[in-house]
Amino acid sequence: MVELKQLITEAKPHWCPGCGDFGLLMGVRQAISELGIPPENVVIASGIGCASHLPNYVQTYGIHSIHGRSLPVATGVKLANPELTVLMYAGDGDGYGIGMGHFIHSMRRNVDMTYMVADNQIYGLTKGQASPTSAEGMKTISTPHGNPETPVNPIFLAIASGATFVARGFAGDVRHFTDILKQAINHKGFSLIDCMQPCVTYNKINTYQWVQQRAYKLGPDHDPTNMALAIDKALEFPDKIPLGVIYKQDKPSYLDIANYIKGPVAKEKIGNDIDVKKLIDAYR
Ligand SMILES: Cc1ncc(C[n+]2csc(CCOP(=O)(O)OP(=O)(O)O)c2C)c(N)n1
Ligand code: SF4
Repeated sequence: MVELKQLITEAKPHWCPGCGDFGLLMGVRQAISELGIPPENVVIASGIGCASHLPNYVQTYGIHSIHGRSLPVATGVKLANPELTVLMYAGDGDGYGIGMGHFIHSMRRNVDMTYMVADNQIYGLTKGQASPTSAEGMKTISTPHGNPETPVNPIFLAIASGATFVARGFAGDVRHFTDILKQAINHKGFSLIDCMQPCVTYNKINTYQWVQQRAYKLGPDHDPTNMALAIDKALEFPDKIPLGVIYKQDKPSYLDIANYIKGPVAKEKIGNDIDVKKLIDAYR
């Protein structure tokens, strides 16, 4: 058991009071602690945005990378050292907007990593522009006449793209989110958790209350291995918001089939016996 206090950093979160990122941060620390994963074996990668500050607040390894790029960075980490537990944390603009290409390819590739998207349906850090999950018709500073675009349905898209573990959590229910995250980390393959994460400052529509009025927890009667049923659940949003593991399938992960990876490259000894001069001469 890793004590929770071991995972708290000296740096204190500077999110707005009440921001949904606080609840999800608590869940990330709890999951690592309850699973007893040594903090030095965890890497958390993020992109840019309010959410992406999270790696600064968990006492593990972390990479605060560039906008939309947590997935390729994390993939490199996992391939270099498959012994590590690799988590990613990003906002919806980061994950489903600028990082959309990486999102789809990571899912079909099925690298064994866990992706949490803090979905507040707005750009928080840049002060309230419409994001890929903002509702159609929503008025924001970038859509003063109402958002003309159809929002991305990340759960539906993830199932269609080949993700092998697709879930939804809620920052307002930390215990439930922690339990989903523990299952996602234990899942062999790519896991997505779309996290309802209210932005209390710039999104006055999709509030904690808005989520609570629509959310319900999937019970034992839901069969997450049934793709058609999972798609039905995905399409309930936004009228109803099912929380829990929506879809799951067993499939070999990228590392199981990419047999060119013989062991942690990161642990290979780089000896002095490499003759760099020969290589340089070859290009003269
Ligand atoms: C290449 C690039 N384009 C745009 C930006 C500006 N930018 C920074 S964060 C952000 C969006 C943040 O929204 P989201 O990803 O939803 O995260 P949140 O802040 O809501 O947690 C944007 C557009 C940037 N940093 N880099
Ligand atoms: S702007 Fe929104 S997302 Fe960013 S810290 Fe404040 S409440 Fe959270």
